[in-house]
Amino acid sequence: LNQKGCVIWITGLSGSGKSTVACALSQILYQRGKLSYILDGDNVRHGLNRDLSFKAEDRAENIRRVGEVAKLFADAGVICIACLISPYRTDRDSCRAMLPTGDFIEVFMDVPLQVCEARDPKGLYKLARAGKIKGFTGIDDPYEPPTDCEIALKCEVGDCASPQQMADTVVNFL
Ligand code: GGZ
Repeated sequence: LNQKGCVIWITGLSGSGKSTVACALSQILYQRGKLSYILDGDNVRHGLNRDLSFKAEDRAENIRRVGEVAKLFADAGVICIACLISPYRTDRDSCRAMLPTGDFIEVFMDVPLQVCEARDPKGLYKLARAGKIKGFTGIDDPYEPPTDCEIALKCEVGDCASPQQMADTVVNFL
């Protein structure tokens, strides 16, 4: 395997495009002969983390476990792309601390809540606004944006780069 492993940690609100960018990124890496693997919060919560809820301590445990698994992938030489809301700075920093300096690349999907809510691909914001989901990130649960991330993919109302462009930005950083 002609590559060095690392963890690309994509954080941001639900609907901010984490999974979409992860997919685009993985495809570009594949075309360049690089092996990557996506750990998606939404998927991992159906298996490894099926016992966890969305309260703060369970989110912390969700992130800790994914961080540990991501580290294993990186140790094996794989570019591991983790996409989780990971709303708390301290939880993200703990994952960063598991890896050698430079091997944890934090990518912030800097997308306004308004944009995420307008997309609402699964109708979850609508349910959260109606009070049918409690503790939804961005509505009645906090999101702490990164202060020192490696890459911020900024998107404004009416002006978002394509997932492909965003993935290119990450590849250029690598
Ligand atoms: C946030 C929630 C919630 C609550 C269900 N808050 O956009 P999605 O739907 O497909 O992905 C979201 C996913 C979040 O899981 P994570 O493991 O990434 O979250 S965390 O890092 O905070 O542990 C969303 C859905 O689960 N979802 N309830 N209350 N997102």
